Amino acid sequence: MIECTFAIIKPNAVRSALAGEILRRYETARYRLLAMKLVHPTREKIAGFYAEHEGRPFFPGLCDFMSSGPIVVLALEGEDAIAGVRALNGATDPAKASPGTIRHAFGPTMGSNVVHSSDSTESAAREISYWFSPEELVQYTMKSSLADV
Ligand code: IDP
Ligand code: MG
Repeated sequence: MIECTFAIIKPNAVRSALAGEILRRYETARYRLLAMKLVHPTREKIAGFYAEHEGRPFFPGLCDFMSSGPIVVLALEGEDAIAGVRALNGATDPAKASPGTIRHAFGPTMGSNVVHSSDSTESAAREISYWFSPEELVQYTMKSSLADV
């Protein structure tokens, strides 16, 4: 099924100039970019985004980390995009992530893994609308090569 999902390239990855490499992996897997922007979120914006984790011991640190610098927020579309992008990202704990996944490649720790993506259709819809207005979701057709443009 064609799905939309939401992903974040976290601030440590942006600071380490890994945004392009991570985006390349999503593009190579043929997920289509629906929307993308670089933002330095407030702590409040992040706390609202991660509201499901409020009260967990790691929540304050997660909010500090995620608001510590600019992040790239992405909406992506493709066949089984929700599970597919999570598979590209790998397990939450980079130490347990499979070889070939983004979290395995770049670590560094559970609390500061380099990417986020939605875990269900409901969270994807909520997360996309939390970061993007409807006009920011851009419709266009993908081509298989530059020569087809
Ligand atoms: P996910 O990002 O794989 O969906 P979630 O359980 O939704 O994982 O947690 C959101 C984020 O919170 C994780 O990506 C991770 O950075 C952080 N996190 C989750 N569990 C822990 C933990 O036990 N210790 C430290 N950080 C955690
Ligand atoms: Mg999650």
